[in-house]
Amino acid sequence: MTKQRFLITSALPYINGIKHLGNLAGSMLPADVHARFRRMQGHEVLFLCATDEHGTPAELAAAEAGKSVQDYCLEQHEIQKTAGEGFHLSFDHFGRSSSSQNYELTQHFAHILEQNGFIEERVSKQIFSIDDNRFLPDRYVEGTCPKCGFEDARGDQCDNCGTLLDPMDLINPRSKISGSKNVEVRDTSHLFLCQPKLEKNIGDWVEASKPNWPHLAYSIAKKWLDEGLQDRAITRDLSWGVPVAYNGKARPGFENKVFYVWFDAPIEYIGAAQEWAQKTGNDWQRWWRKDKGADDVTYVEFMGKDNVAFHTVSFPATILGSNEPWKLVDRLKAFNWVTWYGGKFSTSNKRGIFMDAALDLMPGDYWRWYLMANAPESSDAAFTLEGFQAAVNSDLANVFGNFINRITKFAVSKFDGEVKSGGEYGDIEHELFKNILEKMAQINQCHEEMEFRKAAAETRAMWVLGNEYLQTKAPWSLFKTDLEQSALGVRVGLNLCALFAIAAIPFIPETANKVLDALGIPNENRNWWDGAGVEVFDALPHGLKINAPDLLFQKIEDATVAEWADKFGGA
Ligand code: B3M
Ligand code: ZN
Repeated sequence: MTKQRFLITSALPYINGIKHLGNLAGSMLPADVHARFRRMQGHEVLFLCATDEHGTPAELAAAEAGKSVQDYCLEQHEIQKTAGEGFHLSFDHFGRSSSSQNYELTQHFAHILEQNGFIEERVSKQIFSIDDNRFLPDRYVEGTCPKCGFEDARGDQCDNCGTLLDPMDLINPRSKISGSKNVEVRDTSHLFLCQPKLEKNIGDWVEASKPNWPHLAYSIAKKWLDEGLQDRAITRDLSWGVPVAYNGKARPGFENKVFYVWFDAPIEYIGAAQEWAQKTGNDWQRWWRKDKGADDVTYVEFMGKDNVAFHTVSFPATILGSNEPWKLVDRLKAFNWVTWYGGKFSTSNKRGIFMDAALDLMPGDYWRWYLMANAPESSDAAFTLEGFQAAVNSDLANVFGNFINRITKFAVSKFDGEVKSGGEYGDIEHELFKNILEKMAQINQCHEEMEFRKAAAETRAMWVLGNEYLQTKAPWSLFKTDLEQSALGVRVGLNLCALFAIAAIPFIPETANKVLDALGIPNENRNWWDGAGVEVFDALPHGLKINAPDLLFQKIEDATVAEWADKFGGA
């Protein structure tokens, strides 16, 4: 297979607090599964993510924590980084949108967009709080929703009816900071990105991208384009964020303003590459600049469906409007929601499990498997503790773990762990090899097409074929009657262990590598099987001595599920 290059990014998790399992399943985790798959194929991969640190969520959360926003973001970034490591998220770099690289890039793009005539300065009306002596953008103002009368609607959206709002729409607006209603409307200048001027470029690019995008992503982009793009304010009256400046000089009148979080956040995908280059001495431009070698890169983005419009319209507007040869996304995978028993995850209502709590209960692989086998691809998917228990006890403990444990233990006890030569394959082996090779091709296809549920289901189905082979071959019974065939059954079984563990790496990397370590397979041989044939069933060198790994997966008892249901909310 010719070596390709893949740039893979996951939507940036907001800085305000540890993410729940739904956030993980809807972007970072599938991105990691895909990055591992592409690396195992031998392709060159750059896998990036970062914390999204600006905007009102960060400021409000820092205030609630009684910390400066800088200290809060630094602390939260480390917490999220550590949690990601517990889930074996193999980023080449997990950056920060508050990096100096992102500041410089954001200011560069704003400067060049204005030079190209796509940014205009305009006066707009905003809510000003006299008691707090500051403007109240987005989530800093609350009030009654004009649509449904909900009294705690936020300035940017009503959580009750979902309507996107402008703070000016709210009835009886009040400050989120002090609760004061002593507010008035004042003029304030902001920069506007004139998206309608880019409508044709974006529309042509979206159409050209259609074959490589899932329908969900294409339809959301089309909807935004068909509704007609609007000029969008890309600055805010906030103090925390990328300053509206260029070459260190603040724009006159914008000394107390910053860029809007959604303007700078996607630019951090490039910023993270620069941070990675600074950390490792690599060249970031060959990944992002088509004039510097990025032309042969396939750029794949992972995100939740609510982020699709920003990634298929707003961010491309920034890139296309710069008239500079930056990479644009080639393939895009958008996910629906993971719900908690059909409802929302919620810290305050103690509904759902968040990444740190999950790792206190079970190792990362357990969650990885269930979240991907139950991935919210074509529709929302409910996380249930019962479903998690079933997936762990059946797929992981019985089908995968039990297969590995019993054949390696038998090999150690009866053949001193040695891969024995000899014996002729019979019909049972030829049937097995045919079926396994078919499965391998299907699994490969599912990963190529980023169909995660199906890839997990086909991987499990391949593991089942191994169990059926052992059940029928029964090398333990043959041991008494036909030693040669017993040794052959064990040799085939051990080769299946290697193959099954290789197939498992994208989903459950820690456990899969434990198995491959026990089989003595060097890291450089832990590659994907592109186009392999029957040689995979006799890949382990004859005479190799293997070990039997310890128990691979603990089953989850009903009593444990009941305890968790109590703690995290159950059915
Ligand atoms: N921070 C995630 C969200 O909307 C948002 C993604 C940014 S990707 C550039 O929850
Ligand atoms: Zn409403």
